[in-house]
Amino acid sequence: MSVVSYQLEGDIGVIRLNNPPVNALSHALRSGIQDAVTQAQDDASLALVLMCEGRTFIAGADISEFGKPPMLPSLPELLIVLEASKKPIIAAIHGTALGGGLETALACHYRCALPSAQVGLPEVKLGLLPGAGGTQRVPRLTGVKAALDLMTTGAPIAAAQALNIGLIDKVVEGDLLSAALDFANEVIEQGAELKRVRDLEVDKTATSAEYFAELFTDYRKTLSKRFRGQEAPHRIVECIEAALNTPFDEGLKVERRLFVECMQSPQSWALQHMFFAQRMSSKVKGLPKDTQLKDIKRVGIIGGGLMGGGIAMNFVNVGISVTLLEISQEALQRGKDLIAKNYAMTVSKGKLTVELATQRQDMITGTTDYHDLADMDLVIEAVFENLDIKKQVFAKLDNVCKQGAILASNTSYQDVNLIAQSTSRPQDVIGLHFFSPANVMKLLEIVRGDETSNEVVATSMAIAKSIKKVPALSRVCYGFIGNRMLRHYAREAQLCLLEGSTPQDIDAVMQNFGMAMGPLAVGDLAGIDIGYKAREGLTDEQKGDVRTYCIADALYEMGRLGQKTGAGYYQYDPDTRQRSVDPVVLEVIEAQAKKMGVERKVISDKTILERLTFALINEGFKILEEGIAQRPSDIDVVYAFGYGFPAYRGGPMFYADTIGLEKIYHTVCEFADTYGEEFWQPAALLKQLVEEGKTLTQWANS
Ligand code: 3H9
Repeated sequence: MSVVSYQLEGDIGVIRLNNPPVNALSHALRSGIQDAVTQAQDDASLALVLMCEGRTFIAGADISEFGKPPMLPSLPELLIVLEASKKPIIAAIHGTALGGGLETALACHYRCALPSAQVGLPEVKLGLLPGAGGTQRVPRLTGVKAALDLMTTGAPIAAAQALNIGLIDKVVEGDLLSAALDFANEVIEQGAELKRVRDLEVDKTATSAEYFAELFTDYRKTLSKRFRGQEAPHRIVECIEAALNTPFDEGLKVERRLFVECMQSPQSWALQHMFFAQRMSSKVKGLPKDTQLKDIKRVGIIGGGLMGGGIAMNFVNVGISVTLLEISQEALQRGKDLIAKNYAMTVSKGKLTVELATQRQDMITGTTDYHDLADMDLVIEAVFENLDIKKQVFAKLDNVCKQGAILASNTSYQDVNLIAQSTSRPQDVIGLHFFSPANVMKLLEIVRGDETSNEVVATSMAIAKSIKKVPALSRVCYGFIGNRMLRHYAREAQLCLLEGSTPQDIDAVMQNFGMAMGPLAVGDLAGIDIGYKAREGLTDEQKGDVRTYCIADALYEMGRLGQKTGAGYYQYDPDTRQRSVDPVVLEVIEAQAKKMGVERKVISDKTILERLTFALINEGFKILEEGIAQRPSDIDVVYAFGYGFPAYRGGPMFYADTIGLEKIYHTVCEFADTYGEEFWQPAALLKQLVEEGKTLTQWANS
């Protein structure tokens, strides 16, 4: 079947696009549209309607064609043909008109949309800018400020708002085709001149050149903070400046030049990789297509602390009721108060109405009795991180829960197989590892035990999608994918401290690299007591080399637990939580170095960066060779969505390929010589790929 069809409906020619799943502008679609528009110029039609079959209007350029040899017509060329049509073209939008999809609609002469439709220019999320006239047409319709907001955030807006800012002409109810035909007939009856956006001027009324100069300067400053390290947002501003100050065709040239620059930038390659990695991570290798999904209508959560409460919010936010279990009425009340505080914060930010917040909290029922979990379809345990306690909880669940219920643990380290063995139904046990704050963080690490059934794994993937999380599947090992790698990253941060760096040196290097926060600032946020308490339950051998935690222990013993006590690796202003350097910390570090017989000396930024990132990467390779992660891109998803790794570097494993595996392997070998083999042993897979001259991407695709 052809992806484009053309048919006369009375006086109107209807161009229908059908390129599932999202009508991306593949080469076939572009040439089909061009042929239909060309054909319509000489037929009996008086106007044309452009619309899409399936779930959505065009969702953008076909990202899978990026980086391949160009095939004509390009999208900008096609849009010139569309806009030049002598007959008016009406775009009829449903679903999402995104990127090149919205740009196509903007090259039409009129736009109508269903109320449920959304429009947006998300190119910035791929490290790009709208490259088919969007940067020049949008400001001509909406003015400069709205155009800047739309393109630099990449966030879609609803049809009503699009109408409000002038991006579309009409919101229509009911059947989209009938409404679009009516609109086309109105246009014909009015006999108005064709409305080509290229002919409009950007609105400059009531504003001066100084106003715009200041607006662009302020905007650039904000972008530098908000999208630290990213190039595309700044190039978008440049394009919009061109739209304001130059004729349309000149502006298009600026847009093209900067679009090509973005396309050739490693940041865009990394973000394109993340786009597909995010979608790939929900696919489970070897899962039979006919795997049945379980119906999840009622969810039980054990533990109403920070984690349990956050997890509960995820479910009630999408209309799934929750029973929250705590050990006492007081603990339950504390949990509910915490949830109420979280919702109040969302309301105060204007992101939720008071009514909705109340409605959601009413969907949480508290209990102290395990029997109230008998009918739950899914129970998630979020109690203290201790294997014995978790095993006791699962034994109780095994006694009360109905057969077929999924029994999940939110453990971040413990052995899911051992937890499963404390029940008579290990096939129903799985790890669902949320990240704090659980109502905000996007990652859900799904930990498959040796006996977990396909049904339970597939349902867990579906649960992740329904609560809007990004899943990544892990096999069982200490810390799974994320925390296992993090131990090595944190180890190097501690060793750098001991050997010569300060917390601010290390944090600055990692923040400049693009991490959301440096490792020591994260330590203060999470609480220095967390690691200390986790170590208490370990043998000396499990704890590892004392040099990797002696500074943290010393701070703990001084009562410096991080932000919550106003001091940790830094000191914190009690009112603003602003952090500052505390000279005491350097004294603590120097004392520990002396105790350990370590002579402190300057460590370069380059070495800090390599020690921390290569520690992550080397462990990532071990995780792959052991089959803990399904594929390298899943590890990237874990780090980008759970640990603040800059998406514009593509996650640690994609980053490894951009640096070159040979360089990483040789540096790891050097580190083994310099810092000790107890910390650095190159992963066998890393060595193998270097010997074979392959990249990790080649290995993953082989
Ligand atoms: C652009 O337009 C550049 C222009 O300015 C200039 C050009 C010169 N291409 O997300 P889903 C696939 S840049 C190729 O799970 P949902 C996706 O990989 C583009 N494939 O569905 C997945 O495949 P699979 C600007 C695409 O309902 C399947 O479709 N546009 C594209 O949760 C389903 O996707 C964007 O950035 C694409 N453009 O969400 C929009 N889009 O089944 C990107 C999707 O094999 N897309 N696929 O895993 C989206 O944001 C979401 O897909 C959308 C649907 C909201 C549309």
